[in-house]
Amino acid sequence: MAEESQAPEQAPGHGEPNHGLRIFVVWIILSVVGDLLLWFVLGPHLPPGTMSSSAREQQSAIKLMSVMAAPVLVGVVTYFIYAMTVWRHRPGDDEDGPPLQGHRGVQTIWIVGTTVVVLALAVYGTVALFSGAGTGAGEGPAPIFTPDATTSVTSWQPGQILQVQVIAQQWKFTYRYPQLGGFETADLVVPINQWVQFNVTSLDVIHSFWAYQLGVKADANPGVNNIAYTKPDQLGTVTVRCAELCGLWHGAMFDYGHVVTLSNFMSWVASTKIQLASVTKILNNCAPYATTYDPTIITRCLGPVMIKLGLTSAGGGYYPPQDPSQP
Ligand SMILES: [Cu+2]
Repeated sequence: MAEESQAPEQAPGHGEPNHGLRIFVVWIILSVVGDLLLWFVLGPHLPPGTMSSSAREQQSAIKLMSVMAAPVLVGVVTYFIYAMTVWRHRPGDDEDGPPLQGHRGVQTIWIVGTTVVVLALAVYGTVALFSGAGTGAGEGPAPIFTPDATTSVTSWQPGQILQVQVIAQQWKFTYRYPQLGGFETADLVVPINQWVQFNVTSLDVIHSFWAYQLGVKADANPGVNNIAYTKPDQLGTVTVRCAELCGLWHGAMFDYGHVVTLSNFMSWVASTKIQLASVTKILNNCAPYATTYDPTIITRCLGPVMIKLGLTSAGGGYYPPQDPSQP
């Protein structure tokens, strides 16, 4: 017995299978299969979809990060399972494993691998921010990354950047179209294949404008004009939610926007202009379009406008119809 147990010590590793090679082969096969599945099968369904330029950018970023992360996960799990299976404690074997003192190969692979992953992601992220005009995130009042198109404050025609002001207030988003006569509506409607510039602000507390399928999420802060760009390239419905806990009815602060064809957009604008003509007149007199508004505007001016828009309100604050304690 003593001779048998001494034999492996005299020639360590001799006759042992090449564990490193085994683990590597399993790792590379599982990584390739996992990455192919992630890229081609799961990838096209990853959030937030492909409804706009910014959503597309975000989906490909998530896809790329998943594909880079999967081999790391597979490597850890493969090693873990292999070690538990092959190097597990055997009955009667009370010997300690050999002491380990560094391994230049493993250390080099680890340092080079992690450095390449982190630096590659930093480069990718920077390029994606430039090419995607900020990829739909709020860039503050003076954006660094802007779409390659012109805009005007007083008018809009197809091909120019359409400005949509998002006005957050407890607990509703309203939308003002300064280039199209300055009407304010509770409906978000944008045309397909046109650059949209969201100018996001708030009348009261901190909210966050999250147009999920458009891949747009921008903080809505009082006194701040937070600009976010996107270009919708699919028709459909967009879920808009407030993504910042903003009070009692935060959870009810959602609605649905629409991406429509250019001709439908133009006819929606024409009919909305007529429908809201009297309200727009009050609004433009009392609260002319500005990038931010003084909060006292709610009681002075916007309260009555909101009521005219059919939003039951208390001094400008909007309460959902089901609120039992609605003032
Ligand atoms: Cu909110």
